[in-house]
Amino acid sequence: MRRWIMHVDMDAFFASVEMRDHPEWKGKPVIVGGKTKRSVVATASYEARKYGVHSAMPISKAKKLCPDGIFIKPDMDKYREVSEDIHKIMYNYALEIEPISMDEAFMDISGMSKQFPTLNAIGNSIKKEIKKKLHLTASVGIAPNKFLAKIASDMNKPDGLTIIPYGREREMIANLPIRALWGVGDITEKKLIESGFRFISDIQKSSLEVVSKKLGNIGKHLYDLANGKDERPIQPYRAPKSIGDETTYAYDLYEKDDIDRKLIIHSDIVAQRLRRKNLSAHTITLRVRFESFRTLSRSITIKEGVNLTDDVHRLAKTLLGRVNINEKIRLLGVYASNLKPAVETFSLFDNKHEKLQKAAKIADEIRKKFGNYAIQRAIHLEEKERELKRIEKENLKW
Ligand code: TTP
Ligand code: MG
Repeated sequence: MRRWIMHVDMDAFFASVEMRDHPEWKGKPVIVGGKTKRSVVATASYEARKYGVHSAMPISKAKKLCPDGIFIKPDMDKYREVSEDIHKIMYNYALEIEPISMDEAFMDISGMSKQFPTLNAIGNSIKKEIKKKLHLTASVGIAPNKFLAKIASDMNKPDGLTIIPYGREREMIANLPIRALWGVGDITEKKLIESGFRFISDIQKSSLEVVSKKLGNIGKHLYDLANGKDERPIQPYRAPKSIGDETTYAYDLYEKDDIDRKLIIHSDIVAQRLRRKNLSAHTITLRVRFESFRTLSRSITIKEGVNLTDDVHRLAKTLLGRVNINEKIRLLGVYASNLKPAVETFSLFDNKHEKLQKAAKIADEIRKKFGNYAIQRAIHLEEKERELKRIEKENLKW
């Protein structure tokens, strides 16, 4: 039996979800990103890309290129939910899936020939199902391996379906720049170009010996990829290794109270996510990046798993106490790892803890029923108001 891998990647994911939910934005340039001076574009609709707007571009530049664009803030909770819906659909096409980000995943579809007469049929079927159930378009690549499937899904974006058949692997990728090879970043790219390798075809025409001599260890890997070979199996989804929340702030933090408020918010978000996945954490990590970009993290491991805001916050605060703060803070993040399935631990002696657990459970239920903003700690609102006031003061408003 031949191995066939399918790669599905949603088109302009965040922007498409927003356009779906705001039909009045259809056909318009929609740009999703942060709203402060330092923010960058997360993604842009294909209409906005015509203006030259792309991911990771500063919002300020995007505004200049596309002044009439619709600029919106990302709603990560919503995208995460849509992502889960996409994964559910994917399981109709493979026993195991390997998500590699919120909007893309690999599937091994080798055993699906009974259900679908052709590769085209399976590709079209998943696209149709995504469109019908979620009103979104996806681009699909089908090929003998993961590397080629990912290349294929990108070949006819948006709404594309591309198949790289056995026998045409080398030919179909020959014209791509070497940057398309997995593992080629800025440094390797420079090295390759200096050695006369600009396109994948340049490596194909060379030999393993020559490529290995020039590039060392990574040579064999790149040579194989360039020749369309990639044996890596699908690595099915496993429970998350860590759950975290971090922010690069629009201004650098220095007031103690301000830092602590941010810490509560990060802890609360992490705790909510832990409970949503029915997990508790045995390790909490605090990450701090200073004005000078000096970055450090501190971790603490505890015997009893935690998933309540107050517990996560208490630990994060302890960790903060271990950091020598002698300059302003640019980024704060709280992470939970060492995750285990949550068990309710009602202690007879700790009445307060039991009450907190009950309160969290009720709040979680309300959020599940009425949406994430139905009930939140007051501090979220207070912080939003403070932020609005700050923006007004700095006249950063749009
Ligand atoms: P991508 O699949 O890279 O991009 P996309 O889906 O927006 O567009 P395409 O049609 O080219 O696939 O990323 C998926 C989502 O991840 C994207 O909608 C927004 C988010 N993202 C960021 O937040 N920052 C980034 O730098 C990139 C590349 C993506
Ligand atoms: Mg995408």
